[in-house]
Amino acid sequence: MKHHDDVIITAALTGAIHVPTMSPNLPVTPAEIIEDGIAAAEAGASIIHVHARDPESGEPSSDPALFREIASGIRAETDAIVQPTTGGSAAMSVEERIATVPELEPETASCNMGSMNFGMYPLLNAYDEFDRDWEPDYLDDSRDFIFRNTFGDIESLLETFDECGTKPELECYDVGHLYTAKHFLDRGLLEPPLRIQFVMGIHGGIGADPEQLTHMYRTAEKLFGDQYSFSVIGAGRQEFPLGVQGVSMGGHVRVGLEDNLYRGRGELAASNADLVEKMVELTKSVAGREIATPEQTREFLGLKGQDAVNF
Ligand code: KMH
Ligand code: ZN
Repeated sequence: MKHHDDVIITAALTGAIHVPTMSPNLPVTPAEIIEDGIAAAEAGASIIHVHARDPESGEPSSDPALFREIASGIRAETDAIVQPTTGGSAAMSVEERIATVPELEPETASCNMGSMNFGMYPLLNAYDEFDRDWEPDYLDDSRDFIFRNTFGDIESLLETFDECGTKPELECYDVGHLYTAKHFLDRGLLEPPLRIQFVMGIHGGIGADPEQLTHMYRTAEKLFGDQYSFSVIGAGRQEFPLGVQGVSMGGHVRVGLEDNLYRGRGELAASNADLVEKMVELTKSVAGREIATPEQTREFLGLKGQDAVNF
């Protein structure tokens, strides 16, 4: 692993997994997402991972105009690194999902490393009723949802990233995805050092278990040596236990309402900044590490800089 003393915290603001009924604190409108992003950056996040939602319905949206409003709104108030999604949501085509990269030419964006089942339907059981008509169907439809990321899709994604000077963050939901990353590295379609996100606990991917995180880490060490760095996403209630394990292993971490709505058992997080503050405190008190600044993060990841983006 390529090491950095300080921890890079990513804040994932809203995503496309949770629906508004699940938390009144889930940001929906561009203004809410921007406000949460700025507060998360002030709390210590140097990377802000953004999805967009329809301001009226709250449904996940691929509208480039919404992404531009959110990205430029966050950039106007912080030097944090804005990282748009290319994963989007269940209802989007690959073309729709990738549109933000040539539109915004961001410093970094997510890049999902394989096709998989992506089940959100188990969340249905946790809620008696939903405030918005689309919500229960959106979750239930994930029974038959295939999160498409074929080798051909990834090839065209990486070509677009390269054209835009955008560094891909490789979202690996299972060990096989690490081997796919190795394949594209060997073909020269990926530039080392790689930035890898170990995505733990998505229904259809690897479980959010400590030994599985160690397995992902050991496999990455074997495949990439010091030509990579990693960050950890623990879905749901495993966000902080796996986050602490990840930063204790020398890695980095992602927190946020995209991945987890709770600050503690039965305690809804008040905001994304609320989750970042808790992770900052745990990183310092448990792992004894400091928090990386956006500038340190840019240099460590080899990003093109905020002046080279198109928003
Ligand atoms: N939804 C997360 C589990 C993306 O946006 O491209 C991973 C993610 C993927 O954030
Ligand atoms: Zn995402």
